[in-house]
Amino acid sequence: MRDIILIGAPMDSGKRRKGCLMGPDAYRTAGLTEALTGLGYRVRDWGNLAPAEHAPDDPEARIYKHHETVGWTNRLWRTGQDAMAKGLPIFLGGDHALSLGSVGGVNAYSTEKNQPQFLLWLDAHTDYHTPETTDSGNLHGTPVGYVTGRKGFAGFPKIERPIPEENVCILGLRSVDAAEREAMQDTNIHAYDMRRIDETGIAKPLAAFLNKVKKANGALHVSLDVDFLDPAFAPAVGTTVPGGATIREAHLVMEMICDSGLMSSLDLVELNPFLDERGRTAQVMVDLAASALGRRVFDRPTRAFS
Ligand code: Z70
Ligand code: MN
Ligand code: MN
Ligand code: MN
Repeated sequence: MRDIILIGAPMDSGKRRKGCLMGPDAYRTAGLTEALTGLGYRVRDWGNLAPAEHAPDDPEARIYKHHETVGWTNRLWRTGQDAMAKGLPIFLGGDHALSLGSVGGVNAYSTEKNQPQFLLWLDAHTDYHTPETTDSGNLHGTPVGYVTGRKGFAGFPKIERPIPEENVCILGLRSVDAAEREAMQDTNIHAYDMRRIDETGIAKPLAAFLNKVKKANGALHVSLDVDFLDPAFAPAVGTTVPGGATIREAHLVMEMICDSGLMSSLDLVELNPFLDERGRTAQVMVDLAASALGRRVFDRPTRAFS
């Protein structure tokens, strides 16, 4: 039986506002291990990581904490690759720059196994910048660009086999920078903004994507940004963008992922417990992770994998 492996990434280097480093412990406090154990999994908590050795950062540099983020990427990459051989890793952020390493690592594992890698990005933002196109200088806005093989990531580990654009699906969009929009236009990334979700429902595009993953016998990494959700339900995030997914839409997404049996790794990112209200956002994120792994209201738990 494969285990669930919790990997804490108390990482705050992907943007200037501090607090995401408290995320991993907030998930533990909200009962993540107990929720997953209750579904019948064996849970291994590998504790909190630290960045690999890195050069000092220049506080005046255009890119915020570039070197520290490279250090985190190297550490998460190796740990993710290692965890994939032993179970299903859940990366506990930390800000979304952690996906430079988590997705880099799991994709390196799939590359080695000759299995196609797929990526489901649940986010208000496309995170499709490169260090050359970002205006904010915040690297949490770049991981989708990095793992799909965009140029301009000097200092970061080289991705041997980038994830093909058509293997990426983004749901929840409502804040896309001009440079990202322009660059996205020429890609085959499946991107759905809230308007399209309002028109078609969220199940339809997700079902089509999961079907694609299944047909290809692919590995599926799911990256859940807190701001996928509407801030009314999930206030503990630095960048609140109104008009996000409801609790019901988000649970449906997670339940469909579970039913597919396809998820091979998961990120929970951008939780800023310093901005939370009595832990409610941490609790929502734990509940969503549990839904992705089999928690149901009526039916007996469906295991996502064995
Ligand atoms: C903007 C930037 C971003 C998450 C904010 C925002 C990026 N596109 N990503 N919150 N998760 O600064 O590049
Ligand atoms: Mn540098
Ligand atoms: Mn994000
Ligand atoms: Mn976001």
